[in-house]
Amino acid sequence: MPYQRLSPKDAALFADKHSDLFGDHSQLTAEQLDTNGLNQVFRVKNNRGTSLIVKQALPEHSGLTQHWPVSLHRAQIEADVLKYQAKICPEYLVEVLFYDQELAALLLEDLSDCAVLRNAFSVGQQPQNIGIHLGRYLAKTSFYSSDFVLTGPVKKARQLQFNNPELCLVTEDLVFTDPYCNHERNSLNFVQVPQVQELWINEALQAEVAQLKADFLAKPQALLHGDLHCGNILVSHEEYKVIGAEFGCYGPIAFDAGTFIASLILNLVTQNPANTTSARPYLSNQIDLFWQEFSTVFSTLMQKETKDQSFQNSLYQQRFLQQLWRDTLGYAGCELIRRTVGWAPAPELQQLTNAGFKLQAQRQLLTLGQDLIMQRQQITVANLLAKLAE
Ligand code: SR1
Repeated sequence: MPYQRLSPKDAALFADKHSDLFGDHSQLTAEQLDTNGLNQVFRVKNNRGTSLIVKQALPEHSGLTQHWPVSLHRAQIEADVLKYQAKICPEYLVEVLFYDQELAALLLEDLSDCAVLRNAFSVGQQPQNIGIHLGRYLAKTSFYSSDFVLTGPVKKARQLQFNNPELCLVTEDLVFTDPYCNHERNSLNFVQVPQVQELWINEALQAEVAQLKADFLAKPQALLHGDLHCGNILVSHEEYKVIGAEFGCYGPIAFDAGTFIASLILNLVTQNPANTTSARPYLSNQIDLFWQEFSTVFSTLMQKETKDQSFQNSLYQQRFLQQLWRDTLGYAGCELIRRTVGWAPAPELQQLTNAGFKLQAQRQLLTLGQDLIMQRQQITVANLLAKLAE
């Protein structure tokens, strides 16, 4: 069927046609869930309590497609990334039941018992060990898609499969370019926060960001999720699931690690001061747990599962992990800055209603972002946690 925008009724027919889960003679209903305009999402239910999700990429987006050519191919990338990573650790990925290329539509399991992690944080929930689970997810998905395991030809075939130039360009512009000049897309200007202007004139900072951008462009270490923030993680008492993988691509592993750590920091810095006594230590602890788990699992995998003889060298492996931490700090810094001044500011900041507190948070995020980028060769995990406690 050629591309058409699905109606709720079409979504129900699509789900019924491509899954046996509803059984015969089901009475299906479809409701449209909140949409960000980039995709439309339906929940399709039968009268026996079974439900599935239909997610369709839309050709036009009021903001995004004005600035970047973004085709429907992103739905294929999303389906492929979720399926590829689910082969490695199915417990951490939303299940893709079917993908239709013509309609750019995915049929997904319904995780209605789960909450978006960002929303869980905003109502004061503290999902247990989220850092451990995301550390494990990232260690496994990155290791098993990297040169440690894949042969050269297989890895290059994967790089071609996950070639995602359109969405990568969005990241390149929004994360590494716009915040460091007076770009019309930026959401925060120097009149509101004078510190913003420092980003445009600080040549030393711009040189470090250029290095991080160059690595994002030219270091295809592993298959990345590409947008690993707390809006793309679902949690319940028992489950931790990663969704929303349309920014997936081959790139530096530290980009995903940095994005996740930055997302926890954004939640920490924007916590309602009334909650801070327990929320800040909780979030800080999750960052610690995330890095401990990621580095432990990744090291173990390097030692036990590396196929390539050259990369079995333990000194190389130690250096690899040390470099990963430094780059993680750099990408976390870039993410903090772009989510404060850029075109897609953090919802955690946007929802702050107290203007004075918001300004204080914006300043803190800009200072911290620059520190993480500039001091990433020296900052240890303990230093980072101490900075967050200040
Ligand atoms: C809709 S594109 C703007 C930003 O939102 C996504 O979550 C990506 O991070 C992107 O940079």
